[in-house]
Amino acid sequence: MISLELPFDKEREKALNKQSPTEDHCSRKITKDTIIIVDGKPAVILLTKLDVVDLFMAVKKINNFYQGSRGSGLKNEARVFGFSPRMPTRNHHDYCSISNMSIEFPEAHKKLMEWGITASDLYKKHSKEMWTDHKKWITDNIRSEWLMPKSVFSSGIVNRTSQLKYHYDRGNIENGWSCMFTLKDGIQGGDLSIPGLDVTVSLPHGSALLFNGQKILHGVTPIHRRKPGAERYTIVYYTLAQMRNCMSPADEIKRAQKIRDSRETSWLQTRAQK
Ligand SMILES: O=C(O)CCC(=O)C(=O)O
Ligand SMILES: [Fe+2]
Repeated sequence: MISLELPFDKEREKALNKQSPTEDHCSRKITKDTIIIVDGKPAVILLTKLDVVDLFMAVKKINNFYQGSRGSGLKNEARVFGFSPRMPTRNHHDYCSISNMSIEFPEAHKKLMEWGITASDLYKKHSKEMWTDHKKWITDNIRSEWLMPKSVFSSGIVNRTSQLKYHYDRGNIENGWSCMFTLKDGIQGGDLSIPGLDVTVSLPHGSALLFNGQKILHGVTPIHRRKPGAERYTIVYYTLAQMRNCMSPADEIKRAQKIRDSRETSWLQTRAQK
């Protein structure tokens, strides 16, 4: 493991937010297992050469992706898994739940939940201090039913060959990290540009990247398909802060039914008055 101490440049991030990353935005490229240290603390960790055969097989079975709204123009397909918080703005989804993927692609979902353990274990092994804080926060704030079994993560997303522009992640617990696995077949490029550190992190097939995507601006460098059917998947594990508002699964369903009943009653009353 290479240890690399780097300065962090917030101003550089500001200038590039929402832009499309290119290979030459950053002057340094990281390709080997590395821990980047900022202000004496681990900030980004790259691990390579993981055995991801079963994960890749599972993810390939997901054939229904949603067009993402992140970053205009470029193709952007994703599917969430794990647990979802209440979404009051989305009709019929005002309750905490397990994502639809568990119903539509149960086998893939099961495998993704299993990999939540690997994600958490790698996090614990390589950044014990951050993991311990993360663990404490979830223990104090989130019911265990809303966390992946034996993992500190509640939720995740599978991105399919999405060339994401520079962005900060949103909705995660404040001081928690994410763990992202990369799967690539017939792809050139598609690395992670981190301008605040002036670093492009190479993301080979079978790599894991640990970092705080809410604090560090990041984006995907151009993805080139080198054969028909070439794909690049990234699978990101994170903990949504909103999961702290979830009651027990049974109580969430009860609450959702109550809201629905009262909505319907008021609608029927309005109709009756006409
Ligand atoms: O695909 C990648 O390399 C980055 C994914 C990402 O940043 C995200 O899902 O928020
Ligand atoms: Fe991100």
